[in-house]
Amino acid sequence: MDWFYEYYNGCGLAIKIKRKLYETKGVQKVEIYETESFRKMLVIDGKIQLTEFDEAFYHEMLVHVPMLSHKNPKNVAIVGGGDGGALREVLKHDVRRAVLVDIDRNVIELCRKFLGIDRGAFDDERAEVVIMDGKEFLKDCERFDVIIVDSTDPVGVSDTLFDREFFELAREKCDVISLQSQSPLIQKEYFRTLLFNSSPFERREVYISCVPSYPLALWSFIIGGDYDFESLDKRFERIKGKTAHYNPEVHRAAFALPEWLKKEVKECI
Ligand code: AG3
Repeated sequence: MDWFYEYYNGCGLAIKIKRKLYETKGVQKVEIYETESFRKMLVIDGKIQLTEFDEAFYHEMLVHVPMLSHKNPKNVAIVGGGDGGALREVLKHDVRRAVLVDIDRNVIELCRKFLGIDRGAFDDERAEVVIMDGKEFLKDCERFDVIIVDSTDPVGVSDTLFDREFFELAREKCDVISLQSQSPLIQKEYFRTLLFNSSPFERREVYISCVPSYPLALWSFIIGGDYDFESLDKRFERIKGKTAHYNPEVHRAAFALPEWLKKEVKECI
């Protein structure tokens, strides 16, 4: 048996592999593994994107925090997220339409075939898939209630989703946005860049979750726009019983930041 390693800055994570299920190289290098203790795992360009063991800790926080901070989200766009995990969570809500925009068709096809964490979401009649760069899509799309950005690290194809122009376009096209904003511990440059560049969303906040398979496990997200946490408990009724990780207490707690992180955020906002 082999190990898969992802190295960060002088440290890393080792995951024991049972077997490789698939590997291909197109727009990005996509690998899918069966691991010993994290079940199946998706790796893109050498970086762990999800494991079945902890993907809910990430996808539920990325999706339900903005969805329940909006009065009545009906039209939702997901930028990235070709594995279908975020789409699956969006469709737990009473939405009319969920558009997933991913630049890499391979990710969608291979994840449907070898991973299946979408649990049928791609077959839902409310779901629509567009294969295209997320920023290009925003230039010419309708307005959405919520936009969710589920990107890879900003190296290679997803760096267009991290610049100011992307957020300027997004601000015109939604009430509420959420995005994954990398490790605030060991990817500080990425984290700071996102905080700065998301300034078209004048009102924005950082929240955190623990995702053990990501660099150093502490993961950050940003919510921006016209969000409110007023009736969280009531709004939670919309999806109660359908989540494995999210609940309103976890939602509120995710915004409680330690002093060092508050300081980082203050320097950028
Ligand atoms: N994308 C954000 C995870 C990035 C992890 N980075 C890393 N391992 N260096 C997750 C996509 C899942 N839908």
